Amino acid sequence: YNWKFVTEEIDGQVQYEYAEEFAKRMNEKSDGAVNIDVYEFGGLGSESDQVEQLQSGTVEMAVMSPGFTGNMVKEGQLFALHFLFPDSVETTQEILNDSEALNTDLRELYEEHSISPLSYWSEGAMQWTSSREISEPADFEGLKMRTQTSPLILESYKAYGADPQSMSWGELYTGLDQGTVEGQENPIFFIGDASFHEVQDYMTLSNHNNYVAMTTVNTDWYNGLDEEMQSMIDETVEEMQSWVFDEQTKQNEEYLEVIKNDEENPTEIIELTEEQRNAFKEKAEPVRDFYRTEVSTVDGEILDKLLEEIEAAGE
Ligand code: 6CS
Repeated sequence: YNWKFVTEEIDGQVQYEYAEEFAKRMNEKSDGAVNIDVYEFGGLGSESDQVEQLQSGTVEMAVMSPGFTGNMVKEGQLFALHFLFPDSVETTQEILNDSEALNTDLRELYEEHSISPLSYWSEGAMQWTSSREISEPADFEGLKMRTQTSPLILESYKAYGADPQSMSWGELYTGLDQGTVEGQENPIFFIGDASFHEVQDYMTLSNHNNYVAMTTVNTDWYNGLDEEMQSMIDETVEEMQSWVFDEQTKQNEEYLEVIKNDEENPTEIIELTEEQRNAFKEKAEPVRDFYRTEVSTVDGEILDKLLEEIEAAGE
């Protein structure tokens, strides 16, 4: 067996390290029968190109962010909703592991487009970086915010008064440097590794959302594998959930120190008070209704089920 596994990140970053570890485990379990070539971001095009490659079966496996599939799988945009998951990344990961709304219902909707999400995992809490201080919603007024392509992500920033535009992360460093965009959101490890802090003055520890990635396979390809091979993949996918949790924790902690200690490129780090965070929550709340009425094709059913699961997780 020779498979291709594409990721949206580069050597050293969480998605890429995940795919390398996955490939290694599959190779060992199959006594060398399964060989997986892992592709870094960039080699096969933009994030959106990679979605198409997975759908057409040009690549068998991909780590994919729902933020790049929103124009196609409308429901997958629920990940764009701010302050949806608990503040604890650990509890969020448990919800992602066990959620029927995501692992059954949302999976079915992705499968209509030949994408099978086998798992959902967090790359950490997202933070804002910007060229001006952001500590209350009014600070976003007119701010040119870079986002991924899902329309609901843009909508979430319009709710704060920002002027969002989507862009591949491959263009983001230059965009921030030249002022085409003035702010962006990402987990800390990614901000540090991609050096966005070099071309931004502020980082707000907003924890406004969790960065969720999906391990996906081409649906027909996966369904065509024999049961033994499917089980080997499923088992490895499951093992990787705790592996990637530890990996992102480590990288996010390390890069916070890197950013703090980068004297050549000082970044002012802003911690929000509970009151300040609540002001953002208030603005973000109506976006849920927008999702239910304007975005969802199933009247918000999957979101409502997920909200029950989040509530049951008790945080
Ligand atoms: O901001 C982005 O678009 C990128 N961020 C992460 C954490 N992974 C890949 C993605 O394309």
